[in-house]
Amino acid sequence: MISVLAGGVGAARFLRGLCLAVDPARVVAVVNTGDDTELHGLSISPDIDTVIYTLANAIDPERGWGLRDETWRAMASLERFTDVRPAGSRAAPTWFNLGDQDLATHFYRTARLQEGASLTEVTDEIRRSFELLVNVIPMTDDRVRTLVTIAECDSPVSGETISFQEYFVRHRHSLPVASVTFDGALTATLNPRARLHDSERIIIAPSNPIVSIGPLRALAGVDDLLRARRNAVVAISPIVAGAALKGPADRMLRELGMEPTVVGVARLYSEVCGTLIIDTRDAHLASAVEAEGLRCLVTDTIMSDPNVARDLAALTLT
Ligand code: FO1
Repeated sequence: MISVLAGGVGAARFLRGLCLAVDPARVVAVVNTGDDTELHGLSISPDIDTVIYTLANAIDPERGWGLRDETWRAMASLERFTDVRPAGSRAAPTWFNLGDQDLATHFYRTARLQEGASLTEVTDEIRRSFELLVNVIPMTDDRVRTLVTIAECDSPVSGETISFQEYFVRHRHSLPVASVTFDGALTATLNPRARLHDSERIIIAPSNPIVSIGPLRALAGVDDLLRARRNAVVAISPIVAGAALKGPADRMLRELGMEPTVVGVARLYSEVCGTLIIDTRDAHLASAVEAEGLRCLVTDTIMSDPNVARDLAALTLT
């Protein structure tokens, strides 16, 4: 098996390439669930859905999340309640966009969880409904939630601790971050189907090291497992030329006192990972990465089309 530690968009694009390079049935995507949220009484797992929709070629290619050819009539109808909602009520929030077709996934997941199914079982059912062969599993069946503490700033939530989706979507990841924590991680159990102890390769996808890979590494015992398999662990830097390809990873690294470069990524991963793959734009930093104690490979990591992703995936297996 090949285990891939995965966040959302970057991981999904990488997995699409990996499934072109090897038999998808050999791949297990171990997906971050720290981003999960509950809205309208629905259980929403954004990274799991991004991975499944991308692999099924059903993702909206521009947004990178949600389904293509989506309509938004349910969201538009929620606006009706804006003026009548009592102060303090959290009913019918409209800051998190759930498309009409996407809602079906959340209805199904919520109903199955309420029937007592585990998130692993439901995720597998959703995966099968999209006729995918690749194994997609939540990192854990336990509840883990990424919380973001906002630094002092000119915002009503200055100094407050808010959920990841409030930070990311509601405040458009524009507020300065003082710290990130993973509520529930210490007592959560890594999904046993992750196969970290015996998979032939463990790949850390090009996902945000703090809020996508961070929750996985925070689960009890995961860093120990990775450390023990360090030579089999390969990471792809999500930072290229000092910037994140998508999302706030570069700003977040800086705000948390880390270097927003491939060298900063190397420092974060060096304990648990033997090889770091960096983009050709960062080739001049390869020796600085190696000085952190990792083997460094240089290639095109910007997955503008599936063939680039396939070649990148093939390199992770060498
Ligand atoms: N991202 C946004 O920027 N705005 C949204 O309204 C939004 C809704 C949404 C609904 C379902 C889903 O599965 C993902 C959604 N995302 C949205 C993406 C998601 O919140 C983030 O990209 C990830 O959590 C970060 O990996």
